[in-house]
Formats: sequence, structure tokens, C-alpha cells
Amino acid sequence: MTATRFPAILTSPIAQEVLQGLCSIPKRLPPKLFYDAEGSRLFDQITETEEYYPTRTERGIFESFVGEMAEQAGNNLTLVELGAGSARKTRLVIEAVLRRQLRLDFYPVDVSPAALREAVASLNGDFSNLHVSPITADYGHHLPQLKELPGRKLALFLGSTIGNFEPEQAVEFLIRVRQSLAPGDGILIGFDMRKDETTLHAAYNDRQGVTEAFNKNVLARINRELGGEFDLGSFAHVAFWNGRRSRIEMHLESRIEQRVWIQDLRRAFYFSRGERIHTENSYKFTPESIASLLCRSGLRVEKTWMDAKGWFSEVLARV
Ligand code: AVJ
Repeated sequence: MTATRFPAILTSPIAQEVLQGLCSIPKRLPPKLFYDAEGSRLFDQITETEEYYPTRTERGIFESFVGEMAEQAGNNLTLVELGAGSARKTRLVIEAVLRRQLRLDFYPVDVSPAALREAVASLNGDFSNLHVSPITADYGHHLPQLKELPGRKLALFLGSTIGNFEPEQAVEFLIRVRQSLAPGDGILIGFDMRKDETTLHAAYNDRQGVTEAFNKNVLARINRELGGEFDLGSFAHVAFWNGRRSRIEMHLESRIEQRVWIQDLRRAFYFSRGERIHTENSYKFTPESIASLLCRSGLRVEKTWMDAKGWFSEVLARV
């Protein structure tokens, strides 16, 4: 009898992704693995650090221009948000749209049912003329048919989440969004802009160590969900600006030579001293790189709003 001793029993939904990532050269883990309940909490904490400017800068743009944005987007809108999470910034958009129309349908799309429940509960309590229909889906894999929804859609993709995609993937993603919308629909995308290296570096190396904890949470999560034996202290948080590729890179670097066992994968992974796991890219944009990305995706840039420092952009593109 042939002994298949290790039929990979990949029970947890993250097992296959962890296996693939840790078998890759160089090792990597996809950034979406950051966002379990603990990781989402840590990300919220990052947005409150002094150094992490993107969230408050984007919020400032909405506070100044959301009325203009809603007007530019058009009349009788239906709102869709990709990767809505708890939909906190969306509140400003909803208020602005509801100043221009009597009622509003809102379709938040997210992988996390917990985040969606929170969004629905808090929004429904606050707006009587808002109808929220959550869609649980991984917008990175498949997009629900948004074409079927009534009226003119405005799709929101906020927070520079688009910066986590490789440029090629970002184009593919936007093409799929465009194809799931109808001609005349709009998409509002948040882009974090290139800026001085000191500011960028600090934003991913906050002094309280929240970003470090967020990065290491992916190892803690593997320990929790897959019976991993990562010693968090033997990995260092490494985040730096790669100017040639216009991105912040985050890695976890093994401080020592070691083997780490992951029970559910039935195997150990070898790390040489100084070996890294690449956990995230966060691309930073220029007006030219945004124009090129949207052009390649078959979208027309209609209007751009920025903060006074030019640190963050909100771009309304048209299908
Ligand atoms: C949520 C993807 C926009 O890239 O700045 C924050 C995630 N990573 N600190 C970003 C993140 C490290 C964030 N995005």
C-alpha cells in the first residue's frame, strides 16, 4: 500500500494561503490575513497614532468636500462600498447624499460578517431613510452583480486599500468593478500619495509599536488558528520605503536561525537568521500614476479632491 502519510488536512480557510506563502521564495503572507478580530482592532488603533496620517487626512478631505463630491456624483444615487469594514468614513458620504435625496440604498460589501453586522446596526439606528443591505463577499475574488441594482451607483473604495494590490492586480480589479457596474455609474477611490520619506517611514514605524503588533498579529493568528508555534519575540517588524517601486514594504524578519512547527500543516518551516516574510506592500501614488491606472482600467477621471498638503487624493472616476 502506498503510504500517503500526510494528506494535507487543510481545515481552516487560511491554511492553504499560509502553506503557499511560507513555501514561497521569498516567503510571504497576504495582507488580508492581518484582519481577524484582533488585527482589525489593531488597525483601528494604528489610525489613532500620531504618525499614521492617511485615515485622518482622508477624513479631512471628506469633511471639506463631501457635499461637492455628492453633487458631482449625481442624482438619485445608490451607494456601494467595497471592503466596507465598519463603514465609519462612509457616514459622511451617506449624510451628504441624504441632503440631496429623500432616501438611500446602501450595499456594503465585506468579507467579515462581524464588521458588516456592526455597520448595519449603527447605520440603521442613525438614519431612518437609509436602507442597508449587507453583502458578504470577498471583493478581491468575485464581485456580486451590481448591475442588477436599481438607479445610478456610486461605488466607494476608500482608505487607499487599492495600494495593497500590485499595479497589475489593481488594473484587473478595477476592470472587474467597471464590468460589474453600468455606464454612467461612478467610483470614488482613495489614494495615498507619494511624499517625503521621513513621513512615510514614520507612518509604518510608530513609536508605540502598534504597527509592529499589527504586523506580528499575522503570526499570532497562525498560532491561534493553525496551532503554529511562532515565538513572536524572535521576529522583528521591518517596514521601509522602496522608492524605485513607490511603495512601503512590511516584512517580519527572523532574528535567529530557527524551525517553526505549524500543527495543522503537519510541518515545520525553516528560517535562516535574517530571513524575511513579506507581509504587505502599500503603494503610494502620484497624479500621473493614478491617471495611468484608471486609464488602463477603462475609467475616466472626472474630478480629484486633495488635502492642502497633497498627501491624499479622493478620485471620482466614471464608467
Ligand atoms: C488599510 C491597506 C490602507 O497600507 O496603510 C497600515 C494598512 N499597514 N499600517 C496601509 C496598514 C500598516 C493600510 N491599508
